[in-house]
Amino acid sequence: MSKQFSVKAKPYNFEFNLDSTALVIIDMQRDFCAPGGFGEKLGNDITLTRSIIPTIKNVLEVAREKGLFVVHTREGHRPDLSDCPPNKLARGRKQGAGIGDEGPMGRILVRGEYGHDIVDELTPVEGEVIIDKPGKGAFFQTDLEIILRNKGITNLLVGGVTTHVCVQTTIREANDRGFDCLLLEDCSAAFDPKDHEDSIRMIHQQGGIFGWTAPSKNLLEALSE
Ligand code: TIU
Repeated sequence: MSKQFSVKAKPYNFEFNLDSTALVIIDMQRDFCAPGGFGEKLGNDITLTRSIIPTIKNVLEVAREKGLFVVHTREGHRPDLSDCPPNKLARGRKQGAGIGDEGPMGRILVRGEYGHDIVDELTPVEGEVIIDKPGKGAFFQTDLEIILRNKGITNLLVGGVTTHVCVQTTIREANDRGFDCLLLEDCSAAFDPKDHEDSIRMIHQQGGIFGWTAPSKNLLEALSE
């Protein structure tokens, strides 16, 4: 049996061991964290989504040291947009954030473009998995579930952007599939802090209806014991 770790979390401690846990970093792409990307084109201020980069980097470095399985996701579409549902395309365009339109970092939310890729500070290293997802949830139309099951992963430590959209959708999808999820509160952000705070509460309310939440220092404390 590998060592059990216990993180002080809401609504109660989150127990995990290193062999069956993955760190999942959602959509830390330039399109959400740099000027001119999808997030900003939707009318949002990217200050908060940028601000969590050092905190995630810190957790990522510890995860790498401890040998945790690491997954990064990216939201985006094929260059011909054949995997983008018409409703997503139409709503983006209405907001002035046309998926596939040219922006300062290349075509918005299109795979292979500079804006679609993960920010430099969090660049994946060899052995880490990158999941390209067309939807908000990381399980929808991807091979994430089979990859996690093949690795024997049962617990997810989750961060990234945005808390109320792709992070929360992924946690809900994971919870329904039987994965226990801990949202790292300060490793995730929304454009509006209220959306972030509300999401944290929605996850841990009702005895942990979708999962657990904790600041990353509680995870790091547990791992250093
Ligand atoms: N708009 C918004 O808040 N988020 C997204 O569209 N995608 C993710 O959350 N990654």
